[in-house]
Amino acid sequence: MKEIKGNLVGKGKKFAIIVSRFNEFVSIRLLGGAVDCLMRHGVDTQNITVYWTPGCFEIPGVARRLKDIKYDCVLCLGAVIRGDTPHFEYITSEVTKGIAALNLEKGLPFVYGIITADTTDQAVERAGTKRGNRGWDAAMTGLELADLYAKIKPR
Ligand code: INI
Repeated sequence: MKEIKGNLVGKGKKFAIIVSRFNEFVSIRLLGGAVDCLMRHGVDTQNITVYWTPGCFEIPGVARRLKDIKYDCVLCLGAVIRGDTPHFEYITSEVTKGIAALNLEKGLPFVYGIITADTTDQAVERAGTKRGNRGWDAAMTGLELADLYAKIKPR
């Protein structure tokens, strides 16, 4: 039996982080968590590039523009918080579908680090307070996938 796993090894790996400015008080904390996690796992700060978008809706478009740039992984971070209109559903649906499609299209891991919350409190809880930090979690997933993808070679 042969088993292949991704290790949490960041040395020499290049990461892009796309982060939405909408609900910035949350997304700035996701970004902080992600960068802290990458650096603690050996990623050089020079190998991290951060791209800001106006909102989560724009994340898949920017992610697609990165397709020919040599990154080992792209982390997508942001927060969509429900309001009184169906806007939340549309934004959430588009960013989720867009990131999922890129994962299948590009042969590069695009990690979904988007908080979708009913309330501001729920979002804050997931951005470095009561319920961990989704930015840190996205970075852990990205480290594992970057290493796993590197180990999967064409025959
Ligand atoms: N963008 C977000 O990232 N989070 C939100 O909660 C949000 N809400 O609720 O409106 C949001 N809207 C902006 C959207 O992502 C686009 O930037 C905008 O529609 C322009 O295309």
